[in-house]
Amino acid sequence: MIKACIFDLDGVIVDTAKYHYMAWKKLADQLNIPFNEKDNERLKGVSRMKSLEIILDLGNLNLSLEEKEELAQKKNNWYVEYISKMDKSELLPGVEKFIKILKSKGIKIAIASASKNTKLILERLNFEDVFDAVIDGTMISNAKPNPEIFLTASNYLSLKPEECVVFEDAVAGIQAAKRAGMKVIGVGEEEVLKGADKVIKNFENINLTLIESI
Ligand code: B16
Ligand code: MG
Repeated sequence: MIKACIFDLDGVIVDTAKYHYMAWKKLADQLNIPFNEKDNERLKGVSRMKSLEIILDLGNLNLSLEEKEELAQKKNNWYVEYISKMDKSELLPGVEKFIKILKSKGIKIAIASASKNTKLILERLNFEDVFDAVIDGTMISNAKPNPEIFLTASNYLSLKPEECVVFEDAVAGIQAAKRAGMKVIGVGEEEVLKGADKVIKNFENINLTLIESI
């Protein structure tokens, strides 16, 4: 029986993926590295530093750790500038209603996001006190596809992995959830989100029967 739904944040609750892309694109342009939306798909769900390394690889650029940290900081400053203007209107379709349904049924809800900006995003959405657990990139040592973030969430909720369903928009996140021994529903395109138990476009037509059936 499903006792908790664990949500990824970027690309599942809110479309911050477009702001990550805008900030990375700005950096790639400055470095003269060709970078497009298809390349950006590989950055979803992975850590900030790993994302930068993927971009530097595209440009065959080898930099020192110090230089990389400087660039990652530069990207994050732009990203924070974008998300600071965000509000509730940017929640993805059906999210708020679905959360209400889960709460009314006594199903626990958690966030498991690689983002170190999770707190700021939840504040912008007025979602600070909505979740039973919020596990973010500042609290874990191993990034997705490592299962640590999801296992930390189920531990925090005192639940077994098989009692949790994960909602993810990234391949790395789907792999992490599977490795944690959880069911996973992909949010996005079926062709991209291979390995998920089910894929939905968004939360508009989701119901509890669908979750129990996977
Ligand atoms: P930050 P999620 C992930 O969040 C994003 O998908 C990924 O693109 C980003 O690089 C990562 O967070 C780190 O984010 O730079 O804000 O710490 O999808 O796990 O909610
Ligand atoms: Mg995501």
